[in-house]
Amino acid sequence: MTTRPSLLMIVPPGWGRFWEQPLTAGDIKLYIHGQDTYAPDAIDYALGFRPQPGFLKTLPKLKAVFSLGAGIDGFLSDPDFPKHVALVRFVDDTLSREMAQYVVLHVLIQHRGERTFAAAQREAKWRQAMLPRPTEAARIGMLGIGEIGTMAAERLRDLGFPVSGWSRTRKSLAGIKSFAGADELDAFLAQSDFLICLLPLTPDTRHILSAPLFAKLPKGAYVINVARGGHLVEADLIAALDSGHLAGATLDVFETEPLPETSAIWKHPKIIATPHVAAITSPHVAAKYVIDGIAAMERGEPLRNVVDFERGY
Ligand code: NDP
Ligand code: OXD
Repeated sequence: MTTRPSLLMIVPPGWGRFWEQPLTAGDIKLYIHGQDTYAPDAIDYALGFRPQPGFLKTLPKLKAVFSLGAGIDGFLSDPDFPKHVALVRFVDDTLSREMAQYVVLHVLIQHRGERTFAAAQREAKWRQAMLPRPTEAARIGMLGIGEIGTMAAERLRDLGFPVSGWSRTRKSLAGIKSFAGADELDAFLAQSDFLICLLPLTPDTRHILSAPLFAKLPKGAYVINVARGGHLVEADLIAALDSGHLAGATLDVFETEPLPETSAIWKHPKIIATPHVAAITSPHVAAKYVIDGIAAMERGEPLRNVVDFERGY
C-alpha cells in the first residue's frame, strides 16, 4: 500500500477554512498548523506565506516548501530556513493578471487626472482639463520585469504608453525597451515618468526606493510600489512628494503591515494607499498548483518555479 504524501498548511488563524476544501481535492493528507495534531517527522510538504522564523527547520523530513505568494522574502528572511529543501514560488497567470490590472488602474488614475475630476464632482463643478501629458509622452519604467512586470508592461504598451523595463538580465520583449544591471539604472530612471516597482525583496533591492533614486527621476514622476514595503524608505518618499519633485505615489505594500493608524501615509494628499490587495492568491488556483507540484515531485519530475537561493528570488 502506498501512503499519501502529507502537506502542512501554515497560515494565520482563520485562513485554513478557505484552503481545506480545494487542497483535499488532491491525493494528499492535509494538516492545518494550529488546528490539527501531527508529528513533525510525518510532514512531507509545507505551504505558507510568512511562517514563524525557525519553524520550518523543525520539520525534519520536508521535501519541498510552497509559497502562497509570488514573493518569497517571508521565507528567506528566516535565517534557519532549511536550504536543502526546494522553495517553490507561486507563479500563475491569474495572479499576474490581477497585478497588471492594479498597475494599469493606478497609472490611469494619475494619467487621466481622475482624482482632480473626483474632487470637482464633490463640488459639483464642471472643470474640463486636458491630459496632464499626452499618452505617448508618459514614459513607464518597470523596475523588475519578470513574470508580473512583463504582463503589466505589455498591457501598458498596448494602451499606447512608451514602456521600459529594468532587470538583472537583458530582455527582448516586443515594443519594450530593456535596461539591464546597475550600470543602466540611472539611464532607466531618467526616462521614467511612472516608476513601478515589481522587484523581489532581496539584500540588493531593499530600500532601493529612496532619496538618491527619487532624485534621478524626472520632476513630476509618479511612483507605484506594488512589490514589498521593504523596497521603500517611506520618509524619503514623503520628503520627495512634499518638495514637489514627485507628483504622487500609489502604495500597496508597507514596511509594517498592517500599516499603523498613526502612519502619515494614510492621510497624505499625494498618496493612494491600499492594504496589500493588488492581487490575492486564489485558494482554488493555488491549491491545484500545489497538488500538481507535489504529484510531479512524487513522480520524480522536476518542480517548476524553484527559488534560486544564490540569487535570492
Ligand atoms: P520575478 O522573479 O518573476 O521577477 C523579478 C524581476 O526583478 C526580474 O525581472 C528580475 O530580473 C528583477 N530583479 C531581481 N533582482 C534584481 C536586481 N538586483 N537588479 C535588477 N533587477 C532585478 O517576480 P514576479 O514578477 O513574480 O514578482 C515580483 C514581486 O511582486 C514579488 O517578489 C512580490 O514581492 C511582489 N508581489 C506583490 C503582490 C501584491 O499583492 N502586492 C502580489 C504578487 C507579487 P531578471 O529577469 O533578470 O531575473
Ligand atoms: C505575493 C503577495 O507575493 O501577495 O504573491 O504579496
